Amino acid sequence: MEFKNLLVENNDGITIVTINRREALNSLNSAVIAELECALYELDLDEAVKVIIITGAGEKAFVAGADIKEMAELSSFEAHDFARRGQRLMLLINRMHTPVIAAVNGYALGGGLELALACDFIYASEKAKFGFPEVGLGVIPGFGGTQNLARLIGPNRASELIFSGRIIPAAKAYVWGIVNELFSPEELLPKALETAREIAGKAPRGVGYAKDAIVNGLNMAKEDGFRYEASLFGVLFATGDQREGMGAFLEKRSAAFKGK
Ligand code: DAK
Repeated sequence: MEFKNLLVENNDGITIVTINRREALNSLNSAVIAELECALYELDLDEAVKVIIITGAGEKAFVAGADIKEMAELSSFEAHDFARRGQRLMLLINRMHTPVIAAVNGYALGGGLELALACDFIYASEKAKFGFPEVGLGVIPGFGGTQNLARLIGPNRASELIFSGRIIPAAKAYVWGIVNELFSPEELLPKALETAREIAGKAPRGVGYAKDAIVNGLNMAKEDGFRYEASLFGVLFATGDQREGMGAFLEKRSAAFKGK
């Protein structure tokens, strides 16, 4: 599929998806959301793609939220469709077996922060800024932000950020645990790629099932999560990659995983 608002670049099993709508600070209109959904759906089906990195074009913004100009004009039915499509995108990222890293290069506001939070983890530039301005617009985060942020950093800090609409610097987002690591703007993508390559060298089904266990386990009672983890653990013993991984260790050589 041809994309008008995305750049999709594949290199050695790692795909960088860049949201490229600089004139509106990469904000999410319905076209961007539809393109992201199509791109990610296709990439997750492609066994050659081991890790996906999502970033924003330019140095100013990752994604400055949902597109306010488009949203302001929506009828109630259109707003409902918009919300459903946005939520479907966030859930797709959770359901995909391919790991997705957010490389936040600038403003991650509103729907942009929700997109980053839907990813498996966030790396950010030291110049990035984070916030949920929604209550200042008369709404609340609607693409899973209240749920994902409170689960990630706890309800108290999430409440402070969401109720105040305040925009916080990257250093604070790091201290609060929103961001795994901070880098200079130049280092951000190379470092995300470095981690992506490390992940891509592991057994793909192992990584995919670990993501499944983490994401789905969060919605379960602990004992159910343990049971779910044990089931996935058992299933992996039906793969050649389990034999390859353990065999390679015992034979003191590096493993060559096939994803099967
Ligand atoms: N939407 C549309 N255009 C945007 C935009 C946005 N979110 N953010 C920036 N732009 C546009 C600006 O309008 C401007 O365009 P022109 O005026 O040049 O045509 C251009 O990008 C450059 O922006 P600025 O001139 O404002 O740049 P500054 O450096 O002065 O300021 C800023 C940067 C990021 C602080 C500022 O642009 C800003 O405050 N932007 C809005 C941030 C914001 O409030 N974002 C949250 C949007 S609310 C829902 C689910 C989810 C959501 C909604 C509904 N449902 C379940 C229904 C999500 C809501 C949100 O994300």
